[in-house]
Amino acid sequence: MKMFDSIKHKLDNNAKCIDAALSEYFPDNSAESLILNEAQRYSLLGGGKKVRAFLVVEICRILGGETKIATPYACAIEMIHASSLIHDDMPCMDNDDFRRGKPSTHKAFGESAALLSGDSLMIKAFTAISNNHIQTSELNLKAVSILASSSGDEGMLAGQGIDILSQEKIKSLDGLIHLHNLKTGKLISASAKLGCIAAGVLEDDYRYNLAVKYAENIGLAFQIVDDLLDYKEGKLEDHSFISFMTYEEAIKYANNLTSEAIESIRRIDDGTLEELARYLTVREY
Ligand code: GRG
Repeated sequence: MKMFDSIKHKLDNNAKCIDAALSEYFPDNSAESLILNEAQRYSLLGGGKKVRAFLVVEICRILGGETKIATPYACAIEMIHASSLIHDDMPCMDNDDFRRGKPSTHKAFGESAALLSGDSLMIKAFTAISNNHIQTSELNLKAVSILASSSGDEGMLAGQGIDILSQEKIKSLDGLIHLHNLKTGKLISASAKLGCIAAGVLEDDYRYNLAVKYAENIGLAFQIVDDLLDYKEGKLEDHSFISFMTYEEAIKYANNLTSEAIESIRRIDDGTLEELARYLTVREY
């Protein structure tokens, strides 16, 4: 079997299961606003690696939890992620015409529909968690709080704010790392936390901390690889690791973070998360 075939297969399977579960939150023919419904489905389904959802489900599984309890949390994090991509692509932000190999949402549906579908997905994420009736209300509330803080102005939105709104360019590597820990890392570590909560493993458990450490390290490595992929495609972003190190140094840095991630998770992993971490550094999209 070729290297990474197994993890690719697991990711593909996960994406199919998550798409099927996501689809149930947006039934085709019962929408109040057809365009809003279509724009949400367009942005959410049938594209993307669904890595964040995979982390939720797999971390829950290796901790002995049930997939069906983790699935609504996994869907919620993908809704927030999709909502951030829709808004990020809009002309007032990164202004990208393509996403996941097809026209970005505002190109396909117009700016108003893009804005509203992003808003709506963001809100639906919290509905999905609150309605997870096979989990206790207490743990659902914890999950809501984790997702809110990691995506709001202490998390992803703060990172986007620093990236887009600051008057000056980031001047140091530490500043860049801080930006990306917020913008990309917080949602990835939230995936690990939600996986733990789904399995009933809480903050005071050493396994929670190992899972979070793992996610923080792969989160930063993920962003470095994202910058390297952009660089290879000739896209020069304002705030990129390539501004602070050479291409080769960036690869080395991502590999070191990956090794640290694997070291953290070793005690609870069955090999899947190690393979995922290694695969993410060599991914091509
Ligand atoms: C909606 C709460 C909310 C906030 C919006 C626009 C914005 C604020 C934040 C932007 C965040 C952003 C776009 C970060 C980049 C993250 C990143 C590396 C995206 C690519 O993720 P992949 O590779 O994409 O997992 P796929 O397509 O596989 O899902």
